[in-house]
Amino acid sequence: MNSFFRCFILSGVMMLIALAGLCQQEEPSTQLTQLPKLLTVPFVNKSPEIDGIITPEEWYGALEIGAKMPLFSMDEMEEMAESWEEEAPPEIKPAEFHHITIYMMNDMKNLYLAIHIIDEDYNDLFGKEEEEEEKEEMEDYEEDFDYDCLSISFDSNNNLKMERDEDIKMVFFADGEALYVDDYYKPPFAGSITRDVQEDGRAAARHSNPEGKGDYFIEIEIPLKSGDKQDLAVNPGDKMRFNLIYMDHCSLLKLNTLIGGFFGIEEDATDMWGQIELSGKPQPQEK
Ligand SMILES: [Ca+2]
Ligand SMILES: [Ca+2]
Ligand SMILES: [Ca+2]
Ligand SMILES: [Ca+2]
Repeated sequence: MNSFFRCFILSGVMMLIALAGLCQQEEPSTQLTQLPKLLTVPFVNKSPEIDGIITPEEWYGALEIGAKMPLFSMDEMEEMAESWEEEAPPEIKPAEFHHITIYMMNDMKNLYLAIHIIDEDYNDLFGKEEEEEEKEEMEDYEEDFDYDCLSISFDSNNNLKMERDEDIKMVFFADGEALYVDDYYKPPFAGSITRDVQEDGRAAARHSNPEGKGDYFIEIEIPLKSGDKQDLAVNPGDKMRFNLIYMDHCSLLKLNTLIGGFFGIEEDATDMWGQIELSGKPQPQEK
């Protein structure tokens, strides 16, 4: 995929996230309130295989959090924002819920995440082959997409602000695999991100039923200190804030999109986010 295409997609995604932030300025109702705000990530001596297959053996000892994540309609939020005249922000009801489980652990070099999303339909960045052929035949076909993606953002110096160069990792789902993009936060616009010059980290993913509903399995390796100023620069033992946002049916033209986050859906409201504490030494629990 060329960089223009990537930027085009990313700017579209971040436009959607910025729009979500606009609607949610004073309303924390998109939070998963049952989650603990401080997540202590265990230290492990062996790294998982990043292949999109989450096995109990490789994730043994990881922090495991399961939650029912509400997904909100971007269409509905946009309509509400337009008609919002009262002082109190409108209450937005979730369009869907999806059970999501996240596993986290770290060693001296990396933070590892595994994410399992249950009963979710698969939408591919490149679409289905037959659909693409049909689109090519239409002369006035306007380029649009219908895909799923997730972002993981870090307030890595833990100062309650997203600042230029702070780390954002994104995973898109394309051709049945993970398309991983290493990004950084770039003000002045809320939710505006740009791709790193140097790509660090990696991800793998699979969906149990790419023809319809099924489960997503995603594994991500994030370097604690890549040496790139547009990435994390933390050590085992440090704390940082983070959020995970999932978007279903990303669509640039139709806004036919659902969005949900572990700690709300704003890309830069880091005071609402959760905090990760990376364990600094191994625990005597290896199998
Ligand atoms: Ca694996
Ligand atoms: Ca910061
Ligand atoms: Ca980087
Ligand atoms: Ca980065």
